[in-house]
Amino acid sequence: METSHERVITEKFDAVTLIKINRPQSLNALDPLTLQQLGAAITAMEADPQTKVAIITGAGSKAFVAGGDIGVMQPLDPLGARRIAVDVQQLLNRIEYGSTVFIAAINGYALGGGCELALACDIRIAADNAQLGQPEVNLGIIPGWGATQRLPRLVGSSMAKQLMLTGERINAAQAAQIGLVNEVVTAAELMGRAHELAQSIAAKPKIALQLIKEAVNNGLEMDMNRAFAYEADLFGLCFATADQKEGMRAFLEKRQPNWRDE
Ligand code: DAK
Repeated sequence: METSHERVITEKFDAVTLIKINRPQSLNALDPLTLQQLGAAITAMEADPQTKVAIITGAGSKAFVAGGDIGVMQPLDPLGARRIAVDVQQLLNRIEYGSTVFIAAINGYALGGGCELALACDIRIAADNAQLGQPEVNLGIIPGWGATQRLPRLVGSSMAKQLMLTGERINAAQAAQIGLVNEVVTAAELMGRAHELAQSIAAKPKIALQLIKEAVNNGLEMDMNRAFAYEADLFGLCFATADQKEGMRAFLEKRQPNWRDE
């Protein structure tokens, strides 16, 4: 079933929800209405207990998202800019820290806020025509939707600084080389590969997926000793689930598990 929110289109494929930013005439630049609809789409998806994985992509063949809308940004005063930065940071944190697994299917330009949207996702795959970058410096600003923090954690501070200080775009192959995207496929293969990956993850037990995200995301903010203790706690928590019992029983009985997501 396809639900059109006008600037954000969602489509459900069993446990996978496709979220498409739909403003191709502006290369899917994120204006307030699009951001609001993206938030609403995520809220609706999270209310659906069936969904385990979301794919985010951009409409059209040119862009994933070419950034925050520069026309909207230009007249902002400092407090208005700060408010938008905080609002969007919170939206992107819902992607990173929420229980759904997010895959960014980068189908063209992922620049500025578009690259930051992809950075908040758990997995990034790119079409071979994709171009990624943080060109904010060319506008006299710094990234404000998370790149100064997420990008160095993903690709290292030196490479992150180079991207943000030069504002230069890199292609999909270069992005894969520095670990900014997980894999590169042809543009024709992109959505097929995104769905294949999404379905393979959606076939796993939901609570284990959530706890893996939580362990990685929260553990990265801790020192190693606390992080190991945290991992042990979450590992222990798995043994409160029906799926731990089923998964191990199925292995020992040499059959496929029937996950209940509980
Ligand atoms: N904003 C608004 N419109 C955009 C846009 C953007 N980011 N990117 C493209 N468009 C529009 C173009 O203006 C054009 O509109 P029309 O002239 O047709 O009306 C249409 O999309 C097609 O774009 P082009 O004609 O430019 O297409 P080309 O193929 O020639 O070039 C391009 C494609 C991606 C190289 C080029 O469009 C480009 O350089 N776009 C801007 C890329 C960019 O600098 N992105 C980063 C923006 S900065 C914050 C608020 C926001 C943010 C952070 C914090 N706070 C309030 C704190 C986020 C910042 C950014 O993302």
